[in-house]
Amino acid sequence: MSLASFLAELDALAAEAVKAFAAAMDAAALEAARVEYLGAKSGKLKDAQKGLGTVGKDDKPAAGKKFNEVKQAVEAAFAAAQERAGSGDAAVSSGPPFDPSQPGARPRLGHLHPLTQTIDELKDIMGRLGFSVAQGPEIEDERHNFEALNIPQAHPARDPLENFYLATAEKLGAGPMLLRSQTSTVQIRVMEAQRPPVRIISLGRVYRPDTADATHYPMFHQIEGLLVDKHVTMADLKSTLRLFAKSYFGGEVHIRFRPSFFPFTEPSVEVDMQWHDRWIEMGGAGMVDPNVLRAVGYDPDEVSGFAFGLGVERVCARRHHVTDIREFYRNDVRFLEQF
Ligand code: FA5
Repeated sequence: MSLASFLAELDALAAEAVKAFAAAMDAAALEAARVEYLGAKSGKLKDAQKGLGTVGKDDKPAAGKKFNEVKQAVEAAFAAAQERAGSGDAAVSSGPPFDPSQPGARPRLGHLHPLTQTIDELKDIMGRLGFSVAQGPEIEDERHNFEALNIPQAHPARDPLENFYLATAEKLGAGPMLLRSQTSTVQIRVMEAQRPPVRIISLGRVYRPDTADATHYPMFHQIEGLLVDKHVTMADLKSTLRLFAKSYFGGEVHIRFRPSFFPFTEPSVEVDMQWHDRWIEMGGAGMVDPNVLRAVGYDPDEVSGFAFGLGVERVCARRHHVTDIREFYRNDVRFLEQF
């Protein structure tokens, strides 16, 4: 055989093999193509190798070199096709061929957690009532979590068993620090930083060593509200909470105050809301205690204020008829995707 026709035969064979590998629709077809072209006994490449013996002596080195190049190229084409098969890609994967005229597969979109949605909505509602959002740290000192809130050293609320004190802070000699047990800490931080009038809300996580049950979780969220100005009264507190509840729940909502006690408000109340014929306790509230105003350098003869703190999980659970707030933390998508 002449060198020219040997080389032409090899080129044609290479092109044919590459085409066959690319067209193989599944692993079985690819294997059949491999045997046809690269098979050790009767593969087409093996047959072509026999032609080497028929070219002229002087042409042998060139023919041999070409044969090796073609063999490598065919092997590389097979390896590439095999890799595509492994990744389930394109032609070699089983299943129908790609049809660009079909509608695409819709990607699964996540959404915000129901509590995050609630927090955003509460910020919107209170924003419309003129309250801006303030933030405070989740790791607090005793001044902001207790002292300035009129909770003295011996008060049971400061018991280490009722709080998450941080052992590291003690070791560093930084003074006792704890995970804040209420967002009322932010009242103090805001009043320390600005003069009255104050009209803020603060939403965030708080921590208590409570046993988890249908209405308790050791980490939960509160919405704190604080308004300090001249001539603020309990009537302002009640109408603000009613407007808030009406906007969030919609429809007929009633607010009920029950006498209560918080060291940082006087008088203090528990806030209940009635919606769809059921009363539920939402949080605490009251008129800012003069001692708190004094602790931040405000004059209680000049200004007065109201404050409230509500549980976000409870508010959200009530509106969506969730009977156990632990659901919010189980991260079961079947629950979460309903919001
Ligand atoms: C307070 O935390 C006060 N700081 C509220 C306050 C603010 C009073 C401003 C006066 C002025 P209390 O401990 O009652 O109060 O908690 C408020 C609300 O948080 C509760 O009514 C409840 O809705 C929610 N809550 C309390 N503990 C948990 C818990 N473990 N899990 C979920 N929600 C809780």
